[in-house]
Amino acid sequence: MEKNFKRTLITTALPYANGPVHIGHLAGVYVPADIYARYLRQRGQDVVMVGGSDEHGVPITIKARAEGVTPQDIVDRYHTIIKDTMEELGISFDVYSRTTSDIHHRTASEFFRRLYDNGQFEQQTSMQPYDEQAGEFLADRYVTGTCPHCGSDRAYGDQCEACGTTLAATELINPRSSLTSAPVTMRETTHWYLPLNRWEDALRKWILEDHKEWKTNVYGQCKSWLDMGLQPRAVSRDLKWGVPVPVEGAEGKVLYVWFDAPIGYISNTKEILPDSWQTYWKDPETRIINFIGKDNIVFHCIVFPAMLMAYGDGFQLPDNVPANEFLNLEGDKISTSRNWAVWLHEYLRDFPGKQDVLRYVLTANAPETKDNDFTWADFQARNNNELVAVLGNFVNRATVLTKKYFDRQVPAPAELQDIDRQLMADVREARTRLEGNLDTFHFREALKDMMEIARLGNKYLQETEPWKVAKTDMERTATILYCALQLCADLSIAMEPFMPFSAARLTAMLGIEPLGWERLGEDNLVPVGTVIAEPELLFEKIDDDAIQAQLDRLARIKEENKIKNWHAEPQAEDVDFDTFMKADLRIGTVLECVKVPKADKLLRFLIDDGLEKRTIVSGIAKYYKPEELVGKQVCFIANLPPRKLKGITSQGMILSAENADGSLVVIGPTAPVVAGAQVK
Ligand code: B3M
Ligand code: ZN
Repeated sequence: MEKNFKRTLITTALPYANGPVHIGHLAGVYVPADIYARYLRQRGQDVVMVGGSDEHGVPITIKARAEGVTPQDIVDRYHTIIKDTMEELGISFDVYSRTTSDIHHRTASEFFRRLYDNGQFEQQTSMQPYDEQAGEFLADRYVTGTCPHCGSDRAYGDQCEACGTTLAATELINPRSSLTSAPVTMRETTHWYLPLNRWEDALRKWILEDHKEWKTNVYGQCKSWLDMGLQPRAVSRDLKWGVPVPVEGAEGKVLYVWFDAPIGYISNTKEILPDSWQTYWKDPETRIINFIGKDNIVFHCIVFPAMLMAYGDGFQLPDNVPANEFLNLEGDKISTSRNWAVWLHEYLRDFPGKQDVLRYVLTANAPETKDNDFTWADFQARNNNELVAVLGNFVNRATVLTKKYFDRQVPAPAELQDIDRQLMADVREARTRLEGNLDTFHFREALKDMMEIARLGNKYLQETEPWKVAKTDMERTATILYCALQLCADLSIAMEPFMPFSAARLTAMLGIEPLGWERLGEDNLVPVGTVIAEPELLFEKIDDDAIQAQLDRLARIKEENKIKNWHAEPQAEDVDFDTFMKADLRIGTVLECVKVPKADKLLRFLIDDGLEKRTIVSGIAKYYKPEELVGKQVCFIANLPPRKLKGITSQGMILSAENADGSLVVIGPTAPVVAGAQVK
């Protein structure tokens, strides 16, 4: 719903301070948010952009334990790296804080307490894995043991990565703690749950009716969550690291990291605006925009809004959540644990002064509507063929010619001709498109509109040929270069949200102060008589060696990962032939394949096994659309005892191969065979 607003609060997902940030973070969240914030500021609007590090959660404690340091040491280290990186990349936060700050602990604690006092929680008791030796409860992920389904002895308490089955820690055979390797016992524990179901109707109306304009990927995800029905969600954990649960008798319990993290947006606003923060959260004339990646949609569109509604007191819900999809790297999913990423602090080291090139490429290739791929070849091509050859080239020609013919002084134009007037009309049209796209978060398209201005400039010079005209008509040359320089100034305005460093260099080169957005397309931006600076290149070619060095690094990582992968699963013990032959492996034809409701990893298959139709449940939903598999032939184990998964009896197991990143590919014959064919 469009509304009248006086100010905008921009929030950006808080990166976990358990590692540095990579291009995926930048492309998905920080560059788009920054483009938007800079654009609104240029338009003279009241904008506050908040960010900070997410410093709680189990992974930080695990990393600390592994390194023999405290969780605080870990977050101090990465918070500093992340904050510096963001600053160097020109991400213009008004505040970049952290969730270990006092103000955040106080704010989150008070938030919980108010919900607690107002009866907004339900208390539930459950059995949780416990490490007697460490004297601690264990998150499911930190319990390992034997998978009851496939027998892999490296299954985690939430999932077996060998067969893909979703598990509960209670199902593992021989569960052990990954903290101490001690056997795991089960203990009773009590937690507070936010009954999301109480807010289901309100959320339904707010999203599905009032926010039909949201991006389809966001709207669609919300709809499927709502359609599945909402359940109470635990908002506390048995852990020492975090914001303590502010309730008597809750010693040893902290707020679940996803409960406290979004409250960080509020704490950070408080930190920067101690007196007026409430205006940015409670005034209906404030517009709140959450920039996030797709894996955070449910927390921002369902859970946090439910928290805010439960809190009441005038808190406003976000007006838009323009979540992006994921960015891949050279065709593979970015993965921190496999070091498959372009780390931003390393980019800044390897490509000093080229912040804008990365900002440009990540915007041109932003995963706005689907996952996208970053490749170094594309990075080089966009720099050399677009930034250097189009934008840089135009600015260079305009300024060098001004130096050559007018000794760097902006010449007075004579009477304008049609082509000059057309140029100005074209720029104004580009501005209208640019604004339309920026206003609706279509930043890729907006970037093209900006580049269109540079293209117009090149076309104009190509057609007017001031270098030829100068031989006979200095008055006309003056007019052409005057117009070209005005176009450079237009560009400096239009570039600023995307490439702030280059925009600043360009205005300095033109000898002018940065101009507001409203001046874009106007006359006389660089006044007659202004002395421009010595022309210099705005962008430089990136040579093959620099690109090759990056590709070599990735090739090395790939090699290391292959070795690690084989070593992680050393060849299993020998199995005698007769035992092996007991496994009845068959080929079946997939008749039906559907998602299992409320189980995001499971697909239910109906297989023609040559004799009858059998049902098999398989944990591969993340890697296939069900309809892709209908009609395909798959290999399955026919003689495993039937097993119940989410209430469905699975009669066998479909075989798949596991990639290094844990993704699974179903195994089938290379040519069609008769259903029920034995595999030997
Ligand atoms: N730290 C998750 C992430 O980085 C989380 C975002 C919090 S936003 C309140 O994907
Ligand atoms: Zn398994």
